[in-house]
Amino acid sequence: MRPSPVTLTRFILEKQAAPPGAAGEFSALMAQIGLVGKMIAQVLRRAGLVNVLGVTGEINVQGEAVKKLDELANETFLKVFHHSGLVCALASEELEKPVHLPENWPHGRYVLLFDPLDGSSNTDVNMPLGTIVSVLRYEGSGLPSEPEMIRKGTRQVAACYLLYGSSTMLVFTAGQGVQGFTLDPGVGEYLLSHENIRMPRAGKVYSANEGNSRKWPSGTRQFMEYLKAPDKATGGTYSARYTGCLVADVHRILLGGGIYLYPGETDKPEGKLRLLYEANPLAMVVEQAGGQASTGTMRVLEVEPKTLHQRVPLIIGSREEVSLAEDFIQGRR
Ligand code: AHM
Ligand code: MG
Repeated sequence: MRPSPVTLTRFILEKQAAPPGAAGEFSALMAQIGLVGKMIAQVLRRAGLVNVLGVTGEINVQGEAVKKLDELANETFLKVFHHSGLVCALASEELEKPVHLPENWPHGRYVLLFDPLDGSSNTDVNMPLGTIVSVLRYEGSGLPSEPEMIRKGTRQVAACYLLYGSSTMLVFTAGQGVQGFTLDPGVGEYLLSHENIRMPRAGKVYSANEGNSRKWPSGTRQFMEYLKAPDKATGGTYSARYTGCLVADVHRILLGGGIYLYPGETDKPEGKLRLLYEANPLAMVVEQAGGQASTGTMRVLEVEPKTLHQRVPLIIGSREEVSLAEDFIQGRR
C-alpha cells in the first residue's frame, strides 16, 4: 500500500517547517497563499474561454502594460488576505504603494511582498506563469511603515512560489530546506511531491534572454561564450532554455541544475527584475536548496534595499556556474 499523502498543512505542523515558534500561524498563512494559487490556477485553466486575455489599457508603476490577468491575480491576493487576520501589510509589483490594513481590522504579524503574476508576457500564449511571495515578520507595535517593509533578503522568514505549468506547484522554504507540493485538482489539496529539494552543484542548462546580449557588459558576454564553448573533456555544451517566466526558468534549474541570468546592461546596470518580490524570495529558495544567487558582485540577500520597486541584476542557480559568472563579471577570468 502507498503511504498516505502529505498535505501542505500536515507537513508544516508535523515537521515544524515554519519560522521558530510559529507553526500554527505559519501553516494558516501558507494555506491562504495556496488558496490564492488555486484561485489563480482555476482562472488560468479557462483563460482562453472567458474574457481575461489581453491588456487592461493601464500602465503600472513599472511602466509596463497591465494585463487583465495581472490585475485579476493582484485582486485575488488582496481579497484573500485583507480579512485573514494573518498579515499587517502587503506590497505588490502591481501597486505603487503598500497596502496597510486599517487599524480596526484583524491583522497578524506577517508582511507579504509579492509578484502576483510573474511572466505575464506569457498570458496570451498559454505558456507557464508564476506567483512569487516574500514573507517578513513585523515585530514592532502597531502597523509597519513603508520603510519598515523594505528589508534585506536575509530578513525574510520564508519565501515561496507557485508555478502554473502542466500542473500547479507550490514550492516554499521557511529556512529549513525547500519543499515542493503539487496541486491535486481532484481533491483540491497540495500534496508533497518534492521533499527536501537539493540543487545539483552544477548543471548543463543556461537561461537568459540572449536578445539583450549586445547590451551586456563584456564580462557577462564572455561568461556566456564560455558556456557555449564545448567542454574540453566531454565535448558537450550547455543547452539554452528560456520561457520568459522567471519562476518556470528558475524551477527548471532548481531541479536540474544550471544557471538563470537577467544581468545588468551597460546603460541599465540595475537590470530588470525587482529585488524585494522577485530576486529575494527566489534567492532564499535557491540558497536553501544549496544553490547561490548573486548580483554579479554580491550576494542578492545582502543587498540593502532603498525603495519598494528597486531592480537588481540576478544571476541564480548552481554554485559552480554562479561562482564562475562572478569570476567573469569581476574580471578574475
Ligand atoms: P513580470 O513580473 O512583469 O512578468 O516581469 C518579469 C519577467 C520574468 O518572469 C522574466 O524572466 C522576465 O521578466 C522576462 O523578461 P524579458 O521579456 O525581457 O526576457
Ligand atoms: Mg515577475
